Amino acid sequence: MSQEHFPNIGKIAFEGPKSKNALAFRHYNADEKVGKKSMKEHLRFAVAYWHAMKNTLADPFGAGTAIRPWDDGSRSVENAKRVADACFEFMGKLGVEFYCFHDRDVAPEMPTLAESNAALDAVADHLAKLQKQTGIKLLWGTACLFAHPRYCQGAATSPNADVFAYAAAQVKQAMDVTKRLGGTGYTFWGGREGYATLLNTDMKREVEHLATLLHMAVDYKKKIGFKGQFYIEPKPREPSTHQYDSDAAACLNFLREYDLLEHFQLNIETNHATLAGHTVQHELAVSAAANALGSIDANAGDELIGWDTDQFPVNIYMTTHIMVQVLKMGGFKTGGLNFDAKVRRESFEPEDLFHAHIGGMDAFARGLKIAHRLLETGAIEDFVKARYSSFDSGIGKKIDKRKTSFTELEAHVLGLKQQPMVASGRQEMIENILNDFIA
Ligand code: XLS
Ligand code: NI
Ligand code: NI
Repeated sequence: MSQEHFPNIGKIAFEGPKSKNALAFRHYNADEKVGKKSMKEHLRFAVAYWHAMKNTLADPFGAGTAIRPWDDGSRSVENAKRVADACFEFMGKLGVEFYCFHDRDVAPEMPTLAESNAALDAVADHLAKLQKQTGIKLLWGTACLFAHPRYCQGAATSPNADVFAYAAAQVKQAMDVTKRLGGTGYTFWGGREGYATLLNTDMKREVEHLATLLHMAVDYKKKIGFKGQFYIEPKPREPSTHQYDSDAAACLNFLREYDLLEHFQLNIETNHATLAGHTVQHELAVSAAANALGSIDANAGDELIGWDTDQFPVNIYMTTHIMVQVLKMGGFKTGGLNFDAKVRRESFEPEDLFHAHIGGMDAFARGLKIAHRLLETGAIEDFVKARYSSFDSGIGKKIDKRKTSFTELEAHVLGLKQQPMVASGRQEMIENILNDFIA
């Protein structure tokens, strides 16, 4: 790292809740233990290369505003390497130990696949060097199968077979690079794997093609000996009108239907959950129940805007709910909290990247501590357990074990001395308990 790209900012330190320094952590204290693990082991933060480094902050109504002195916008390997230097300096100063990228974030798209592959290989050499120097690791890699005009009608679900082949070739190279960089995972997000109108779409054929591409990815993974975890990232729409991976339940059904479930876990993103009409905790709970919660794209949406605004997560209730789910499944194995989030168009200075990530990291540190205390005291868990206790013995246990029948249940009810009455759900009491922990 020759030149300093954030010369006015030093290493971000933990200064505690009373600090008035905007460029310090108030809650995230990397090595502090929460239960058996340190905060950094629990949280496994990652920087999303596409947002932190390559997002110009353009929106549908105006040009980009981002000031990024290290990026001259040229499609050269030299520029890509300088952006990588800036990214690693940023992560080092922030104390984030992982990053995630698309092939086309780290290296430019060139006129031919061969040239694009060569550029990616050259940048990957540089990334390998930076990883070695800093100890920063790749959480997951992916291929950008949605930006280039060739993918305007889908990649694996394109009606054009050559486009499908191009997508497969790009995934192949992105997997090779991810493996080479020791990535602990590889993500499939298909922003254009869906349709704009059913009138021109053979949905069944398209979904089958998507499964075919994923099966080939599984085969290729075996072939090259890539040990990372595959993730599917659900999202209901945007840019497509309907995306086939619309939510966690739809993804799980798709994976089961096409015999892919054992090879994939889910990467759940908050803003995608809300676009699907769910809470993020719902999506996490659905994935965890299927033993398929792998990783999280940590961001937040804005109810008033209603699209994928990819904001930084600062809501302590939300980070608490997320960390409750993560702790309940025993923590991340290969995954982590990837800040798939961008600063607002109004926050165009390099320094804003720090404020944004510091805020997200502090919000998750608080969520982690609150979730840990909540689970440790059993305040809510014990209530939930008691709520279902009629299934722990007697006829309830028989139902649980599928050891009964309609006939026996009818006889059971006929023998009851009074009408059954369920206990209060106590929603308001539970909400108050949660508030006590957040305070
Ligand atoms: C877009 C997605 C994307 C994936 C990676 O909405 O969140 O950023 O995480 O392709
Ligand atoms: Ni994402
Ligand atoms: Ni997203």
